[in-house]
Amino acid sequence: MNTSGKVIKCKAAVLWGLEQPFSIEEIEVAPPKAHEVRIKILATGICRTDNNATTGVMPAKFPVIVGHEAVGIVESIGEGVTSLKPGDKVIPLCVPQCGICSNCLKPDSNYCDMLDIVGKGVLSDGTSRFTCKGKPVYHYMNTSTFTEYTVVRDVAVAKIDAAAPPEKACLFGCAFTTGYGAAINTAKVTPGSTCAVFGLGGVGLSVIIGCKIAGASRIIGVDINPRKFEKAKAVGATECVNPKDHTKPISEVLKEMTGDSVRYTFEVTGNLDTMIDALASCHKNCGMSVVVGDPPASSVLTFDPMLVFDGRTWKGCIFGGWKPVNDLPKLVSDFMAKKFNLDELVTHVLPFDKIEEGFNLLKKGESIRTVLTFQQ
Ligand code: COD
Ligand code: ZN
Repeated sequence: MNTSGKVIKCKAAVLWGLEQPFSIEEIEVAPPKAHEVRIKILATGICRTDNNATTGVMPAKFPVIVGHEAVGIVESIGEGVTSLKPGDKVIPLCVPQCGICSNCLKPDSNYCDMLDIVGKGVLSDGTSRFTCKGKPVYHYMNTSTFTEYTVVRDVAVAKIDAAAPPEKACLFGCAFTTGYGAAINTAKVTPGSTCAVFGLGGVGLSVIIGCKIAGASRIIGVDINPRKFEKAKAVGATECVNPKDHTKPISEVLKEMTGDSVRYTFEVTGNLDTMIDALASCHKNCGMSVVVGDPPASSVLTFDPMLVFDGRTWKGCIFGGWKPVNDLPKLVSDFMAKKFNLDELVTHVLPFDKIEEGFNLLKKGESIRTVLTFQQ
């Protein structure tokens, strides 16, 4: 049945308010307006950032459909869309690339002006394309993927290889791209170096994969949940440390373990204290620390400025520094060419309506990535 130009009724996981469970509802998805596309979602991963919207750590407007790590097929396109057509396999982008704003025009910036980091929850015309029970339901991070159909801006879509398997390729919508890019693009990890990765979730493990491919000779995983160590080692960590096993600060522990030679550290938990620990853990003069975890909204950090004055470099990155419309298709091609393996990252695959179970696995620290799949 041709659904182009028509409202589609489908299932979505709606969050009606903070700290509420996901409610599987029938929603209406309006056709895409100018420079928008409507996408049928095939698979979507569960990320900590989605959970952060349910708790208020990440800003969102309620009721909302969250989810930002997915693969789908373009169902229909709005007026003026030239870069995509129905049937294309795509990844919706939480970091768009409009290609014309001053940031997109800079070769070394991926902070597109269209990025919705403050959680406005609407598309370019100031309205939402979702309704449920007669009420508007808001978008999240330009993507909203916990639904059978979503509508996104055309500049927030990367077209990928039609043969890419959705249950793995969805990880390019967040975890892999963010973590791998933090190592390769932001830190530019050098061969033979020592790295420490704080936080061994889907994003942290992707940092490890990046460090390994860059040729790091020692990669230390740091996590307060030792159940994460086996997977970290499977993707390339040479050893793992639990800060809770030590009375000394973790920076001292790492210094002793390495003879003060940790060159790169990565904060991949989103905790403020860990950001300082990671900074203090890299070499005081030639070390670099990269903040990958998004901090709680409106938080403020106090730190000893000597940590930076001594010579350390403190950097951040969004979406691994990639220019997503250009770079994601190439990353997916590298995956298809077996440059890296994402098998270890996907620990659970569940049908979409088991979303609550997927979030419980994340909260209990039992999963790396749970991928939700949709009935075709
Ligand atoms: N010390 C060590 N480890 C810790 C600590 C701590 N104090 N607290 C938590 N951890 C561990 C947890 O045990 C867990 O294993 C890990 O940290 C976090 O893993 P997950 O699975 O909860 O989270 P992920 O991998 O999904 O990571 C998400 C981030 C927390 C990194 C989140 O901030 C994020 O998604 N950042 C990406 C931001 C980004 O660039 N997004 C795209 C554009 S907006
Ligand atoms: Zn994410």
